[in-house]
Amino acid sequence: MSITAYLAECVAQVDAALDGFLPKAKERPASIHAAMRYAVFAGGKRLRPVLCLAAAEACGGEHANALAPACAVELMHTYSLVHDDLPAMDDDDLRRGRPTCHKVYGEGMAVLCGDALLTEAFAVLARTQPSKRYGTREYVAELAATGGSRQLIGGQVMDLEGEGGQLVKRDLVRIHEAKTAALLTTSLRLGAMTANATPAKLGALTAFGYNLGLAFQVIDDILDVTQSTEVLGKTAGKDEAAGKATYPAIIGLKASRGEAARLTRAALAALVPIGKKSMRLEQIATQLLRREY
Ligand code: GRG
Repeated sequence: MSITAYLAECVAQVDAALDGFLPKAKERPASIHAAMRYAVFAGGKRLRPVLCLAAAEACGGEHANALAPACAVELMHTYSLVHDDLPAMDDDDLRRGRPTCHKVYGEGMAVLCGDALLTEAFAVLARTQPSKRYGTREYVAELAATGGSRQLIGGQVMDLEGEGGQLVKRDLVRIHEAKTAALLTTSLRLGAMTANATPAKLGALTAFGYNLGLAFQVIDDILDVTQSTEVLGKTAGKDEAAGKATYPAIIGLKASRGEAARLTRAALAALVPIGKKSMRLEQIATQLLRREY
């Protein structure tokens, strides 16, 4: 199967599972459920759940067992986008090519929508079948650590506090580790845990996720200055306008491209101990380096 067909199949599996897990749009109170579905089914790339499924496969597991954590990471990711777009944060009108959640449902409802998606992430995660080495406790601890104030939220804090200031590359790497690489890594680790991965394989996937996450964010920074709003589905050039530290702003566009390629090579090298079953992860990393939105 080509990588394009593989990705489409994974996305279809994840979308069907998300549809089953989320309250129906008409369930009362219907406004919040409609808002949650609006945010979740907005045409995102589903990168994190795909990584979760592909990591399970890389460790000899089945997609079916990894679907609950795959949906959980997408729900956490979507909550972070809904809250990030709020006027009190990044103040954005456009996300995934459509008006942001608060533009359609109002600010109060968007706050609650993010809260509900985050809560639902853990409810869905708790449905994951334990494997021999890992149970619900390990799954929940993994996602909670990534969503908390040391990673995702901490990254957002550093980002907010850094706006307009003089950040150096080291600060930027720390923000990207927390905002982007942590959830990508956890997506991979949760998938691998459903497949009862050995500590050595988990370690390899952690190194893969770290480098892939940083590469993904460098590419995101590059696309923010080189692509149009139409192609990106979100407001282009926002980082620069907000005086945010980005890779192109700190090291220039050419060096940023070199950095993305270097990080992708490091990610691919980390997969070597996993062997042939990591083929899909390898293909995803290679494709992300070439992505245009
Ligand atoms: C807790 C409010 C809050 C924020 C946490 C994750 C985050 C910090 C903010 C979201 C905005 C942002 C720029 C995050 C960096 C990671 C990133 C590039 C997200 C976009 O991910 P894609 O491209 O999005 O996978 P789609 O729409 O395809 O799912």
